[in-house]
Parts: sequence; C-alpha cells; structure tokens
Amino acid sequence: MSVNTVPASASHGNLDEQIAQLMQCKPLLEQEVRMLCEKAKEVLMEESNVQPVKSPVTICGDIHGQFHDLAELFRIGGKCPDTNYLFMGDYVDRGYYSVETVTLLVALKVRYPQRLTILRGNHESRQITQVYGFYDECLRKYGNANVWKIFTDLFDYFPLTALVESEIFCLHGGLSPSIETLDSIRNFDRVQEVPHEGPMCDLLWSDPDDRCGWGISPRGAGYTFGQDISEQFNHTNNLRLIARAHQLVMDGYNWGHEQKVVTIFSAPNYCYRCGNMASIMEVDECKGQTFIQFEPAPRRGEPDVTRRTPDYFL
Ligand SMILES: [Mn+2]
Repeated sequence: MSVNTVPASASHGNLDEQIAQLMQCKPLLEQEVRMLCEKAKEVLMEESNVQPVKSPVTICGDIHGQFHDLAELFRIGGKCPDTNYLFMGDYVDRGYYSVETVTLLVALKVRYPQRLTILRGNHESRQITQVYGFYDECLRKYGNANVWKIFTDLFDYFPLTALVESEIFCLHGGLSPSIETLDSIRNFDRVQEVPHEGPMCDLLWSDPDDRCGWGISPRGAGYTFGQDISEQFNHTNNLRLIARAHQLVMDGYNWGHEQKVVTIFSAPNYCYRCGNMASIMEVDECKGQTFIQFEPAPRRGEPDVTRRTPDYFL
C-alpha cells in the first residue's frame, strides 16, 4: 500500500502530536528525530541562500537552548502558524534545552514550511556544538551522539540569509568583504560545515562596528564592518535595513549605523545570568516595524549556574 492512500487530514496527525509533546519540553525518540530531519532536509534543500519572505513576519534573534524563553516568545509574539516567524540562528548551545528547542523549531518548519524560516547561525556547526553544550546534551539525553550527528548534518541545509519584502536583509552575523551583491550569495554551495574563513563564514560571524571600513574581528572569525560598508551594501542591493542577531544587547535590540543595521537578541537573561531583556521585531503588512521586549519565563528548577562565565563573543 502506498503512503499516498493516507488521507491528507491524517497525514499531520503524528507530527501535530510530536509538536504538542515538544511544547511541553519533552524530547522525541531518536528514531522520531531521524524521520523528522529527513523530512526537514527535503524542505530546506529547496530554499535559497537568500530565502524570500513576505510580511507580516516576526523576526527573532539568538535562542541558545533557552526553551522556556522560546515558549514565552511564542506566548508574546503569537503561536506558529498564527504568526509567521523568521529565526536568525543560534538555536543550540549555552542553555539546557538545545535538544527540545531545535527539535521544536525543525518540527514547526516541517509542519508549516511557508510560515517559518530558520536561518543558520554560527552555532549550527559540528565544531562549535562540541565545545558549547549541544553535543554533551545529546549524549546526556540519548546516551549516544546519533541525534547530534543527525541535527548537525541537517544544519548544512539551513538557509544562510533571508530577504523580507525585497528590503530587509536578515542573517545571523553580518557582511563580508568578499560579497557585494545578494546574487553572489545566491550562487554559493552552502551544504557544508561552516568554513573557518571566506564569505559563508563571514555571514555567520561578522559584527557591525563604530569604526569605518573592515576590521579584524575579536572573535577570530568574520570581520567587523562600519557604517560606510552597510550604506554601500544597502545602496547596491536596494535594501532598507540589515537585521541580524549574534550579539548580546541589553535591551534585546539595538540600532546601529544610523538605522541601516539592527541587532535582535531573543534570549532573555542570556546564560541564565546576563540580566538582559530579549526582543522580537514585528514587520507588519505595510512593512512598518515594532519591537516587543520580553523578560525570562519563570524558571523551572534549573541547576544553579551562577559560577558559569558567559562568553560575550559567542
Ligand atoms: Mn552567534
């Protein structure tokens, strides 16, 4: 019997049940993760390196495994698919619920592919996740590294950037001295581990800076770029704004380069100790934007982490 004989109304039943389970912060079985990621790969591989997105859409920054704060984000911003979302990467590492966080977002992507866009962050990488928590969390929750392998293989398919209504360019990190046009981004082969250098690396690692021109990044990857660079890039590509994540900002959002660049950070009280607000940016039908700030969800018996030192550069 072909799977095509399953009625359409029943085809999402299991996935809806899995989403309901994940919303309660309960991970899926390894075999369920494997099947989910196979479907997600089919969806993501069809997307562009510069994935077009329509308004209205709510744009979000780093989540970093803070599952209960992601639930708070959906409570404040509206549930998917009632609200369209664009997430700009860094779903895993740092927080204690990277597995539940990334599984939920991937499940929502498979269930509502047109309603949700999930870009790649610099933490969606085999190398970084082995250092900052996701690998260890997978071992702890599944007893082996299979789920880590499945997700990090899937990360290679995540789009690198998105373009909202042809005027807001969204990405995790920032610009690259090797990239002048959006077309040059459309042309590279993204299905690979995040390289240590080069244009794909820069998109996921760079940061805006007060100094003009290109600068050496203190992160050891990507570049810093000044207002002159942002203005030129926006002019060349007919853009109004660059929206990006990647940096902790205490109000949850921060304008730069005379409103040519905005940083959005959606992990409140980052690493459970930074004391920052989080925010999301709603872009309405008329392309106007509104920031919504939010505080941490009530904590649920997490271990004491006050001795951990956050790394503000990741
Ligand atoms: Mn980052």
